[in-house]
Amino acid sequence: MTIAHSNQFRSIVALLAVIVATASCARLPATSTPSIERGGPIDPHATPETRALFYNLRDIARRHVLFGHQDDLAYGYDWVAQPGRSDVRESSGSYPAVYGWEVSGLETSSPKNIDGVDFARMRGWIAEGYRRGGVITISWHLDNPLTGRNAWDTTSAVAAVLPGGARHEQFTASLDRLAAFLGSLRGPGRSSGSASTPIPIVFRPWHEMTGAWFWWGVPHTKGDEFARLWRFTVQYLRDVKGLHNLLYAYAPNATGATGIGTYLDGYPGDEWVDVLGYDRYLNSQTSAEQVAGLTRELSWIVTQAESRGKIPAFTETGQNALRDSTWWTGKLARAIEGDSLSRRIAYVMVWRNANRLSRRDEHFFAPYRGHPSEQDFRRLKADPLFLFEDALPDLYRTDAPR
Ligand code: BMA
Repeated sequence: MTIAHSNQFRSIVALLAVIVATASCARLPATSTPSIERGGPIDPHATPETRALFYNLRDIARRHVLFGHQDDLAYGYDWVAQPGRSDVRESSGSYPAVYGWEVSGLETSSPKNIDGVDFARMRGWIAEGYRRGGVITISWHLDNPLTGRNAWDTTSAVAAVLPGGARHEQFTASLDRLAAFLGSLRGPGRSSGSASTPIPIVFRPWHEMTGAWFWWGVPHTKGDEFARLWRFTVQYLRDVKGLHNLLYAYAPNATGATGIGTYLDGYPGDEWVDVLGYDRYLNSQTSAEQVAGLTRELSWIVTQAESRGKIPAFTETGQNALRDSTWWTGKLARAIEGDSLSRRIAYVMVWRNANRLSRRDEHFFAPYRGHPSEQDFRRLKADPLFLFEDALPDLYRTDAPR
């Protein structure tokens, strides 16, 4: 057997193992877990920096909340791809502590993502944020593999991408392209001193699965199909593709009147998740009662995460167009600081500031310089609970507390 053949053979064996494991996975009890002191990242071979990020985020969550913004370095309300710029920095005085990125488009080998961000440049911005000590998180609005339309085409497709499904091979090819990108994100290593080690990523696949707006949503699946999709994704990226720079974030959304009630509906089990996230937006009509409701939801997530040894996070939020100029302290911080548990989330991330020239409607979630909520945003930044990049400790130091 040549080296190429033996590598191919190993990949096939690993893939078969994934298929067997995924097919035979029984639904796991939602509460079996290592305690916060014992549990580590779900990847036993996570790189030193990735392990460090896991432990540091879990530890810092007890004292601080990191502030994040989607696509922060790529574009802002009235600019695109200008080196050094960031609406968060220009309105608060610091870059954010968490940088969100979106990789829809990788599956079709597009050079740009769904929002026109060039992947080669994204790689550079990710490395820039990491070098400055920030946390990188990635979402994936993958096109519907059955119809080729976008992620919001809710034609049920989960069964089709699972092993044995009609689109399984197409799906693994998409995962191959995703893996190539995630593996290409490199920056200076903290443990080895090497100039090029894999950048730790909080990967947030299949987000908002408890809603009905994406094709992977639990309401469009049968039985444990969603959990099997999740487990297959983790096993394929970790065990077949050998990526060890990923922490996995499970991020359901609030669902109407039921709020947190459906949170665990797609939960694949504690062996498959590092971060217990939550996506929920707060608009200008959000009442004081609803803010209090969010506090209770965050507290519940913190309790769940801490008892399972996971990292709690508020993975996506915002108020579109920030019409409420005191939204930052009046709604967001009020909800997060509502009680002694809700404030123990590791980070909160607001969604992107779509460039106003590229979209006719208003679609932005962070202030920009001169925006009416800028002053209030600075008040949030001055609150010692919230950390932006300028006050971050080294989240990648490898002697992190366990
Ligand atoms: C959504 C919107 C879309 C965007 C998508 C992926 O919430 O912001 O405009 O294409 O996220 O980033």
